[in-house]
Amino acid sequence: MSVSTVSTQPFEGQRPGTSGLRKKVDVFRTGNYLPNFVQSVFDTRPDLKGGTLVLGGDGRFYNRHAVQTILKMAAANGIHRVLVGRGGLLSTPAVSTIIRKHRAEGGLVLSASHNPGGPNGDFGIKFNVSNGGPAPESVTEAIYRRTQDIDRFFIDDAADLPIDETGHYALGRMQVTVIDPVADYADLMEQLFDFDAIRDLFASGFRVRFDAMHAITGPYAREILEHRLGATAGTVINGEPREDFGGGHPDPNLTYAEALVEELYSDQAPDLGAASDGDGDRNMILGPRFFVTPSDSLAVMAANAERIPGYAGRMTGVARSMPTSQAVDRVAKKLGIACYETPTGWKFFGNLLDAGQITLCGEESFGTGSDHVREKDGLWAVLFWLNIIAERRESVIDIVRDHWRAYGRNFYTRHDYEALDAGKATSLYTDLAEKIPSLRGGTLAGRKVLLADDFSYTDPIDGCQASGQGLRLILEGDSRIVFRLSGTGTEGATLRIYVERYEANAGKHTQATQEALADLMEAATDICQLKARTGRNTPTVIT
Ligand code: VG1
Ligand code: CO
Repeated sequence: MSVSTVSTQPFEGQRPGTSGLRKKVDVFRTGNYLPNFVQSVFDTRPDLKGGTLVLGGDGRFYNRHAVQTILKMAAANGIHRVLVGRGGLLSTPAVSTIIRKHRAEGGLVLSASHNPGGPNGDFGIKFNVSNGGPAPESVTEAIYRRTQDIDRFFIDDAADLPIDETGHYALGRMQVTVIDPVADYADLMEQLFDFDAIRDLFASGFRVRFDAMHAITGPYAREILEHRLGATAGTVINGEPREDFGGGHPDPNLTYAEALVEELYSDQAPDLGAASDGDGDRNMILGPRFFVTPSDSLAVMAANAERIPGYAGRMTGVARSMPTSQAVDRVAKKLGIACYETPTGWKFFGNLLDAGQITLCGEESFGTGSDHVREKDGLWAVLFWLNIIAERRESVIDIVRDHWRAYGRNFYTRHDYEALDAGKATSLYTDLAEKIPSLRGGTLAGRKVLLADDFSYTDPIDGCQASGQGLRLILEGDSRIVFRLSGTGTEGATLRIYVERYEANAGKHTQATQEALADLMEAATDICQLKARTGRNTPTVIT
């Protein structure tokens, strides 16, 4: 067994986006594309040498190959120990759990999250730091800089390790422990939630359908919902992780979780429907014929946190990403706790969580989480909802409607225009950015524009600044329009338009969302000249 030094040349475009480096599988398979990025991580993070690394992914195509390559590179780079999930599998929140529990120096998550997988799909890699969370921008930028001048990588030319059996192995001087991907995570969930109460809820006949979308959460949901909590066998559907996610798009929303949505809108609807994404950090919550917007979900969770053992008496504050609706702000105000507004991407919550400034946080993009780990967490959110229901014994729809009565309703929608021509989308966005400041003081959809800017953020803990985080128009009456270009796509560009309107009058809360927001959405598409500049006037995804 010996270490080879392999000479290599930099690749363009290895800058991590909103959540790691995501590209088409073919790009990752080009020459040394993967080794270059991994070596850049090792070169930038000297503390990994002699330390522990957690490794695993969502099981998509190329996962197994990448795991074997990274293990050999880790050994050649002097990493002391790697904890790898059996079969190379670990959900994103499980990686975060394991880094924290085993005090690892960092982790590599192999996933392109909700992007489709398979040989023609996407692959991705993300580096998480020792708090269990995604590396902050200072770190991802340093890694990126290294990718630009990398000229060699180290690899051990050992045979592949048998990663399908738990146990201890040696790779050169490095220890490899193949761990059960689920156990640490499931144990943590048991500490946070009242499993007895949820077990009673299931025993009383409450029915759940959890759609794992052939991605990573299948084994986690089966163990926790069916085995530990006694939900009926078959509660979890599409529970086998597959390399191509069964040909589907593992994104838990009304468009891609089609079969689940159909069941929840049918006469046989279970009491709660839920789905998670490719890597297990997103969640969608449904009741019979009812969809809980992620922004409302965060607000409901915050308002009910006192009922949950892991959160009672310890809510310090909450945070939401800028485009997320302001529903949770109202809860924070009532609870008398802090509320922060951060740029899109979980990495911006890390410092606030570490400093104990916030307990819960979330994004409109089906992401909710807390200080139990440093990633958003899909199954955790489902358990949180189950625990609330077990305590309140009310239906999903009643809980949300009751919330609106108490706080008012923030009508909210996001329209995505995917796979736009990148050039056209960029020029639309740059021109809009130029125009935005001039809109202040004017009127839009009959409402005065109170603020019009490009969102920038100064981290309250370390003072780091992030600018260019989304164009926002704040209108009278707590209405908002926000524009962003996606930082996770791999095909052309995706424009996201987020629209929000507050309604205090309970008599108007049952209006259909799209109808309630139609005038604001029209103003939004007019302002950016969407149709004229992209030829599109129908979004690809509405949430
Ligand atoms: C999207 C979401 C963002 C989320 C990110 C990663 O980013 O909007 O809220 O944090 O995906 O989620 P963007 O830049 O495409 O809007 V995941 O489940 O892909 O890690
Ligand atoms: Co994800």
